[in-house]
Amino acid sequence: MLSLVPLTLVIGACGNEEGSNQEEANLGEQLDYTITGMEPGSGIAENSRQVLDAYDNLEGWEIKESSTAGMLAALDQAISREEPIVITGWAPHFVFETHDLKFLEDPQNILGDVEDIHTMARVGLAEDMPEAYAVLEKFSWTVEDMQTIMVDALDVDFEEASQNWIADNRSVVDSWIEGVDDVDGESLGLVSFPWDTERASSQVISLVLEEIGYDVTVTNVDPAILFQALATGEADATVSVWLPTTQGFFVDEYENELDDLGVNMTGTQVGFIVPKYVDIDSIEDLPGLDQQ
Ligand code: PBE
Repeated sequence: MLSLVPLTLVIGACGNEEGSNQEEANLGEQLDYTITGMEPGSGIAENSRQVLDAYDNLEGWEIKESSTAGMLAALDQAISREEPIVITGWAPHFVFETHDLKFLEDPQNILGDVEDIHTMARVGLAEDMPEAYAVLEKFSWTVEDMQTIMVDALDVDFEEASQNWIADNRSVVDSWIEGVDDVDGESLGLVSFPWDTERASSQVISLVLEEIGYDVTVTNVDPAILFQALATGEADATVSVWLPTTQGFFVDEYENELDDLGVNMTGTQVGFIVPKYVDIDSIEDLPGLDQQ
């Protein structure tokens, strides 16, 4: 049984009781007034920079942008030493399975509330590849499904984890391809991101499209490139668009040049994340530099 991330956050005490100012100042120093971030081109990175601008208490704070692997290594190290750390993260993710973590509340809602993942295609795919389009339109699953694959993929590769998931969820997959004609080896180019959430979804939809005869290639790129590739018709489709907030500003750039096939998953979340032992609940509880 998987213990899933509680996506509805409970408003907790805000740490304003007597004596906590000193503790908060110490927390700021321990964190070196730094949020441990990830790839600068991600939606999260862009929105995290806006968080720093929007919250008065974060004036002078920095985001250390690196890679997801670097960020998760820093998380592992902090946890092994029981030190505080704030990372920029998202759910579903296996880290919620391997560590006790919590999202910090974001009262200004800069990082977005509970979100959806959309499937998008290049304009014209519906006419050019109606069979693929029909399957992509029906593709719909849950955060639990994706999390199952991400956790399985800690031990096996994503292809095997996705095959396992498909075998265990045959009737769901059948409902996506039911009534759709087979094709004869047509090439289909999917675009995706180099993050585990998207490794899971792209692998699953590729295997399913291959079942009905497509020759599928998945190319992993940065969000800016992904939307450009779809808008110019270089790529056929993606199942990886986090909306309305995480990648909203990328989509806005290409208003009529993308075909939004709708939501394939609901209930994702992006935010600042801390180990549960870090005694704060909200981004507003991060101490300002002037509290030193
Ligand atoms: N993510 C995972 C990406 C999309 C998928 C939330 C880290 C981002 O653009 O931030």
